[in-house]
Amino acid sequence: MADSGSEASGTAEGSLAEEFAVPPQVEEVRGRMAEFAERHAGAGRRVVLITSGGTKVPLESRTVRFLDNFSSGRRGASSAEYFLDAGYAVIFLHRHRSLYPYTRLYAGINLLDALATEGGAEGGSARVLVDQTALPNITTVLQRYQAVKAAGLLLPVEFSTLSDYLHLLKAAAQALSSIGSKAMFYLAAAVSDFYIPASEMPEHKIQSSNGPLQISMKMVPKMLSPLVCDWAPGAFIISFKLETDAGILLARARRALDTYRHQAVVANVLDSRRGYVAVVTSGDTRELRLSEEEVQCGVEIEQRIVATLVAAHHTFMAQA
Ligand code: 9Z3
Repeated sequence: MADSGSEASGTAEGSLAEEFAVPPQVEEVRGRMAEFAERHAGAGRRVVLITSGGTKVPLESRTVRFLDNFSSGRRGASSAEYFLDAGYAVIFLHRHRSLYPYTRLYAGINLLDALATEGGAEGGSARVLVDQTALPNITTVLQRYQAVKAAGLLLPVEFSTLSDYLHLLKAAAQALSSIGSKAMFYLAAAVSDFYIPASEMPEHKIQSSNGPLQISMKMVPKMLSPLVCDWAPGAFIISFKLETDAGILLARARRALDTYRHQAVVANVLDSRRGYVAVVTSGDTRELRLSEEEVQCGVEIEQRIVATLVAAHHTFMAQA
């Protein structure tokens, strides 16, 4: 999320309404998220909204080209699993086709290579067999997925463009506002800082015959500000800070926390994000690091991030 600067929340909300197209399904999704949050909070569960994957910023209205933010969605998808293990209900606001809880474990596998047929000769119907060695731990993973599905603990919501993301984030915040401190926002999506307002966007494909392309993009309004102050003032809010220069990481994370006064910033560097993060709160910076051995054994840093934040959320709720 674009998070530096000091625009008033009113300005951010105003430009969201004026310059970003509202996705058609937003009202229906808001209703589903509100029903989900109330049902689970009523049953004594905490609810986390996870954002995951990168936003897409179109350069043309009839889009051929766009600017994308890097994120595989693995952080969000694996964190969703650990929050579910911790007893949370999860709204998973993710980029269309980015990694998804549980299926992410098989993302590198061609499903057809894990299947075989038996029978089916002479017009008989063939049976499909699963080669379990090609899908490691598939029985356990499938059982966990089915249990989550049967209990209705995971609500997936998709976005593609920056406009979709911003409007759906606002809708989610409004939907979760009734459950107060039981709601956590875990904003792991990689969100563009720049965009072209709808009014300045060319309708048709930009022509290369016009020569080299020069683009001027506006700064995306700082949505963390209205989220913390207006949309979900009682919630436990975590933003992520991504840098490529480790030397500025902690200072930038602390600056974000000082500016928005939310509960924590998870700071990470692109190249080392699988093995190191720092969880920065107002009183503390806790570094989480996996050893080489842990990485080899398949330990995931999201398990540590989620455990740290679940404990902090517990304390936050007790104080709320
Ligand atoms: C992150 O920093 C996430 O940890 C990653 C996860 C996107 C690096 P993957 O999806 O990667 O597992 O491949 N997300 C936040 C990125 C972001 O846009 N942060 C803004 C910034 O750094 C602030 S909210 O300015």
